[in-house]
Amino acid sequence: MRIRSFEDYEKAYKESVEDPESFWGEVAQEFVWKKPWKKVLEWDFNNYDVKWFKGGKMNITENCLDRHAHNKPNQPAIIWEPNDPAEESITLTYKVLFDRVCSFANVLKKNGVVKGDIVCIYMPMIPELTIAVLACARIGAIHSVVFGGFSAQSIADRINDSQCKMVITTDGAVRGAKHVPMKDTVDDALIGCPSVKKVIVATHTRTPVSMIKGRDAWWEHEVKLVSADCPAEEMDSEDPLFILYTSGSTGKPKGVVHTCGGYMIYSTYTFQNVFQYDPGDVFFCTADVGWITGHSYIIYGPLASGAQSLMFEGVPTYPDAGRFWDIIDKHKVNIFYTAPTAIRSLMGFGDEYFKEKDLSSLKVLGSVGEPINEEAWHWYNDNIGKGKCPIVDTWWQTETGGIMISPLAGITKTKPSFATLPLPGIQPMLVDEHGVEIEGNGVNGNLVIKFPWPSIIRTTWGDHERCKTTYFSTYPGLYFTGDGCQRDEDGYYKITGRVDDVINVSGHRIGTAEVENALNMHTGVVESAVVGYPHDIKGQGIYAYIICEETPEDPEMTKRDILMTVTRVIGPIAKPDKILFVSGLPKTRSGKIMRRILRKIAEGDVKNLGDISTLLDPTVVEEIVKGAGY
Ligand code: 6R9
Repeated sequence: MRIRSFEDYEKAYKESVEDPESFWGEVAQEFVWKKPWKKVLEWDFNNYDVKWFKGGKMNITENCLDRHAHNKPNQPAIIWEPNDPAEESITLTYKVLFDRVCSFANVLKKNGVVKGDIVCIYMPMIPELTIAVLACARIGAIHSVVFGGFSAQSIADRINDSQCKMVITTDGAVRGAKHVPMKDTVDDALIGCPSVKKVIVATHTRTPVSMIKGRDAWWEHEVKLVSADCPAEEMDSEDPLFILYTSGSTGKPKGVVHTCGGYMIYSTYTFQNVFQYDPGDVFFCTADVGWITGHSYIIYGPLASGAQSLMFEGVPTYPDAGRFWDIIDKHKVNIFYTAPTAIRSLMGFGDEYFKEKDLSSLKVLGSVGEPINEEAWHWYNDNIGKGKCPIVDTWWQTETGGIMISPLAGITKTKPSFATLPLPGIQPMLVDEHGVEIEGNGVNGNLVIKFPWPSIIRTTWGDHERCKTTYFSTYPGLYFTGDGCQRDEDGYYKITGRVDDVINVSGHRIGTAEVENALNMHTGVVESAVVGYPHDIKGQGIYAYIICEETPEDPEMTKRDILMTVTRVIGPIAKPDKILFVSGLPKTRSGKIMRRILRKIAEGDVKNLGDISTLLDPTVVEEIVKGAGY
């Protein structure tokens, strides 16, 4: 499965397109199966249904743990770096991780979790998070990790959507100098979640928390009561492995479902080939496990490869803006994978934070989550990679499960801000708004994928129709990514950003409708419209136009109150960067908000508002432009 040269890549790509079943069938041979599959692929993009490795039986944890715990028990699996650099880092070897996962899997069983149950995990970036995830997979429970920055309301929505039976959390968390109450937030969430019968609380900050008799139990206490022997549940290749909620263009986040076999194969295949991981390398992905990047490239891809995966609890600017570089120096990191927003923010702090650090262990740099602008690319390349580390700009999505378009480190010639070429098995296509293919090079269009890959989304939890309409109905027979894309003269792909109502803030997807719902919950708010605008550090910022019942007496205070409401309803990541109170919104005669105009104003491009004559009331535009300060 390993690609070593550009010739290998071309050969693999060709095979994967000409005969996908034998291509992926061969890759899948390198994994541990309990029973072989009967058919590699069955698919239908019109009435959406995909099955990879039908009839195959396996357990992803046997691939991530058992075989490595047996072959190289003392090799580090997880290297954990705490928030506070004065604290000791922790290394879990494959043997230790294996034992701890099996014990905790028994804790889950003892507390009534059975195969097919859904377990919500709301935890900071500590080893117990990885253990909890793998323990679920061990017994066939479906994990639903909720990012530790989400509010109680967001947790409750996600728990209720999938009827989680258990929540795993910690007493508290630390992020930089901030203490975050985790259990308290879970307690608030659970007021409205009757499906949850048990809460397991890992001790971390030892902040006082309430523990409800019969419902809440301490992790440390529970593991003492069980053995470390837990055979892996036999899973069908197409049984769900996890649900991960992500924002779309409608109000409610959707639960993206990935299944066991295909996801395992694709996350591992891409991990090894994109980053060119060699045994012994230390791999540091800075994402949170609450996002897909953490699922695929902190936990599953690296561990199935027997790699050393570094997990960092803290933030890039604590205790100072040199923290990432300190970690690279301290743990001799070979491969570093982060987001453009982090690069742009660290660029701003000046050279002294990386100048004295020894970054010579680095071989490969990665980028993910949003387009990387050329300035950030060059800064990363020159200062961190010292001009000798290939940068892999990896384009993919929660729904794709693994990296789709990306250079292979040191193999594919890179070009700043280009994700370059599709990986083997990925058949991208550009279409115009009518779904007509745009052929040739030097073109722009909407990015679709015309053939399934092993870790393609299987469904949206509890609502398969929604999956069909979101991804397979805009252009019938094709998977629609929601992204705009350029294919240049060399056939290289450059992702230009979302073409739907999704804003990418610091690499986090936020639906405009979700933010609007939260804004509209604030007392006195009549209506709101949210758009993205270019932001120096975050990539995109959130600009909110708000109509209030009455003109706020103290607009600054009202804005602060509104931000608090958004924090409560969604979480701090969805807080608008700018709020403008307006008396009306530009609407068409049929009542649709003309976001195009609001976007232009937010961008400051007020000279090119385009045709506004079709608006119900064109004068509101004038007022908004003035209000925005032009
Ligand atoms: C992995 C992840 C997906 C959206 C995606 C696109 C944007 C991700 C990118 C990129 C340009 C890259 N995106 N990687 N845009 N270049 N290398 O981020 O998943 O959170 O679901 O976001 O992020 O717009 O559609 P997710």
